[in-house]
Amino acid sequence: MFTVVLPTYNEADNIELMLPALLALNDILSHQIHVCVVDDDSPDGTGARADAWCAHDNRVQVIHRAGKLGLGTAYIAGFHHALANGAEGVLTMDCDFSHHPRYIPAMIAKFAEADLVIGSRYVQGGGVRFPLRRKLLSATANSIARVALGVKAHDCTAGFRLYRAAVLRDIPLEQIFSNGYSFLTEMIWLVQRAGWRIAEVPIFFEDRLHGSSKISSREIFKAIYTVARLSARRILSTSLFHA
Ligand SMILES: Nc1nc2c(ncn2[C@@H]2O[C@H](COP(=O)(O)OP(=O)(O)O)[C@@H](O)[C@H]2O)c(=O)[nH]1
Ligand SMILES: [Mg+2]
Repeated sequence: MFTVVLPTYNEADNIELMLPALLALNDILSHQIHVCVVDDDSPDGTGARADAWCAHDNRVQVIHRAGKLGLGTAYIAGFHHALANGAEGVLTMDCDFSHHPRYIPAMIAKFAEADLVIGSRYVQGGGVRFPLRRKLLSATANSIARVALGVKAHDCTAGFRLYRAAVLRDIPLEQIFSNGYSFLTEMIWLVQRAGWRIAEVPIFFEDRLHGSSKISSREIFKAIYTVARLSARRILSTSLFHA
């Protein structure tokens, strides 16, 4: 069984389309797909809409949190739920169709040879349709993280991922410092350092279908801080190792 962890904040229009699209994968995949929505008391009522799905389909679960507590901690809440329910693999994705469910079968196929599969914009066959400002932000963040942290994956800020359950049990999730978007970079760095196999599957990333992005300048500053902090840790551990 695979669980899709779906963090939501004001995705009312998207969730009505995303849940049926994910559940429909059950007709074409040999694995069961469950969904765990992690909603932070969205003012637009996303949580209530997810509850309505949960009431008539036991493959949908909803975690309600008291307020906007950040993307990173939303993933962690979903991971614990998925592991407790015996998921073999845990997917994460945005609830806005920039991560399209049509790529999930290819990600699951790749799972046979990797412990973390990334739906990647920056490998051959992948791409982005984004306003120029976001395109530059994403490409720059990726290049900096790759160079400063030595992350080998081409798309290390992508939130479209499939983790083996054993990886999530191995990584000390509670010690991850980043609570927002930079959680993604910190997580891939920890997974690579722990020696797990990481693979990428090309995806074409479209701008979101409904609603607006929740990324803020504060999240961007926090991401820069995360990369600086992790690269200091990397340099320190390398020099201690060679001492
Ligand atoms: N639960 C929860 N979800 C969030 C939070 N911030 C963003 N999200 C959700 O996480 C996903 C990624 O956010 P999005 O705004 O699409 O970021 P972008 O793709 O970088 O523009 C979306 O499904 C959001 O609704 C948060 O603080 N809490
Ligand atoms: Mg998005």
